[in-house]
Amino acid sequence: MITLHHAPQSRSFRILWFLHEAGLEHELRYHSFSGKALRDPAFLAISPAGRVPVVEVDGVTLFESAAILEYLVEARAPGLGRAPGHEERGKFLEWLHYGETIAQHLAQLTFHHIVLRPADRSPVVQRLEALRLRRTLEGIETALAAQDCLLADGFSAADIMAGSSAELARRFVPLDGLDRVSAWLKRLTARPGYRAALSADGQAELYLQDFYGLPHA
Ligand SMILES: N[C@@H](CCC(=O)N[C@@H](CS)C(=O)NCC(=O)O)C(=O)O
Repeated sequence: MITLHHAPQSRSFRILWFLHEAGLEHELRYHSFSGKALRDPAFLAISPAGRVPVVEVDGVTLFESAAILEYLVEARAPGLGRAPGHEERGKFLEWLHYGETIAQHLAQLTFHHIVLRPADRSPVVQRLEALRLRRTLEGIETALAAQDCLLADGFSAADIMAGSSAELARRFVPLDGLDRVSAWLKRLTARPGYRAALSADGQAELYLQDFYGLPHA
């Protein structure tokens, strides 16, 4: 049995989606960003920075979503990865970890649009981070020029990792001019595994608007 510590609309969705794609039995422990649950000593003992996701699997606990996906691919779902020796191994790791490049800008934008009080927000940071987030999506647009997934050989955990963050990115960045990214997200979010994970994601408490626009200059 795999236990996933999860918070709705967060990076732990990557693992939730993966578990559904791989058909792996699991149980969910839901956490909330409000309150002090993620700072509880019992939670800090398994996640030193007080972050989700965390998984308990094979008698160990693991944090860091990309590491968790690499571990679970190798241990339970090799078809969703590219093993050492595969010609796409390097590209698999590259795109898998690219999800965090997207997510760092999402985190900044989430802080400045949602978490901070209006008086503490920086319009400069909001504008720059929206541009930097868009740049990460342009990188995916280029990669999809000749293929439907991030890897030419087809769907993988790299699409899950980067796709989860790209789907959230559309709350801050319009996708106009990013036609291949739009079509890729449409394909990804139509997958039964994604739909099942979304149903299990839990009550939204972070992103309550579809789109968070830039402040007026
Ligand atoms: N690099 C880590 C980042 C984990 C992370 O920052 N998770 C956020 C949710 S998206 C979190 O738990 N934040 C709680 C907090 O900052 O207190 C990963 O990919 O797992």
